[in-house]
Amino acid sequence: MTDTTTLRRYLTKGDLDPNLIFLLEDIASACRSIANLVRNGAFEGNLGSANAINVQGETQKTLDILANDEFERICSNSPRLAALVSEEVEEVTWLKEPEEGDYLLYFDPLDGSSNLDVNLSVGSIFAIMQVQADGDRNVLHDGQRQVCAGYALYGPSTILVLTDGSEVAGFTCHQGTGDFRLTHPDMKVPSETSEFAINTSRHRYWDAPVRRYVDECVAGEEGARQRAFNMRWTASMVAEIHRILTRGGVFLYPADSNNRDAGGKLRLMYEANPMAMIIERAGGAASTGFGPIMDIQPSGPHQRVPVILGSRSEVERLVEYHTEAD
Ligand code: AHM
Ligand code: MG
Repeated sequence: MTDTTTLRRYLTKGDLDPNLIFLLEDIASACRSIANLVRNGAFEGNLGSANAINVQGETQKTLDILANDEFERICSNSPRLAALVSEEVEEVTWLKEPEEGDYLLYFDPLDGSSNLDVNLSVGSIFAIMQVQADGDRNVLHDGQRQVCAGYALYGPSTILVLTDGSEVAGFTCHQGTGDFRLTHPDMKVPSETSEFAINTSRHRYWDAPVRRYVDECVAGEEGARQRAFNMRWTASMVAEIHRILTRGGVFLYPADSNNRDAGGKLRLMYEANPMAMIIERAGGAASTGFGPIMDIQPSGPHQRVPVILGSRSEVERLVEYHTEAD
């Protein structure tokens, strides 16, 4: 890999608003810092649960909270960032009096944190929208209003993937210099796939369309699809989406009889929407099973939704199964 395009060079080569560039650079810094916190978690006693007392009698903070603090500390420097909506914070955090065109940042500071104790991949997810009018404190906009979305994957290497609505680009954090360099330009989801991702331990709770789809995949050559499917489940949505962007696949976290009252498991504004934007800009599709994720008008900042996203042909098939069963 000889391309040494840095994140800054990439962001400044188009006509992005400089204030959006500042914010994206701050997000990249927060992710770099969180990657270090994750890697050093065991030394700092941060892999345990919040407010546990370590052997020195010191209070520990979980990485979820530390990661949230890093986003908040670093991104608050962005001059046109008006508000933060974080998975870790119940209320919206206002940083300034909102003016038209100011930015709103929605984020899950550390997604998949059940993977921390076992040293597997975790990530951060973010979406950016804009204030519609001076003084407007509404943060509940549909996903079509996202001006930018991205994630950082803390795996064997730290990779930042983002889209401003045009292409999807991936940047790997160089271990020596700490800068993010373009390593995955113009990422595309392959349209055909034979790999699915779902927590199959919930099989007994699934609705008929999801059951039908997965049962057909598992039936392999003998079943209706007449071909073999592979299954992966990392319990880290970021890792899952990165795999799908790299080699195709479909990811499902549906609403089922065990989570229906909550609306599903994953959160619309800082998990489903940004991943939907990334996947769609990369040529894939994102649906609840009944309609596009990004068309949902949110009812609250922490709303949960059913999520089906990935290779277009598989998502379309799942939508078809839902429509037929309706
Ligand atoms: P979190 O935000 O509490 O980490 O939960 C979100 C995660 C996703 O990353 C992942 O897809 C899913 O929850 C895993 O759920 P499960 O525990 O059912 O495997
Ligand atoms: Mg999460």
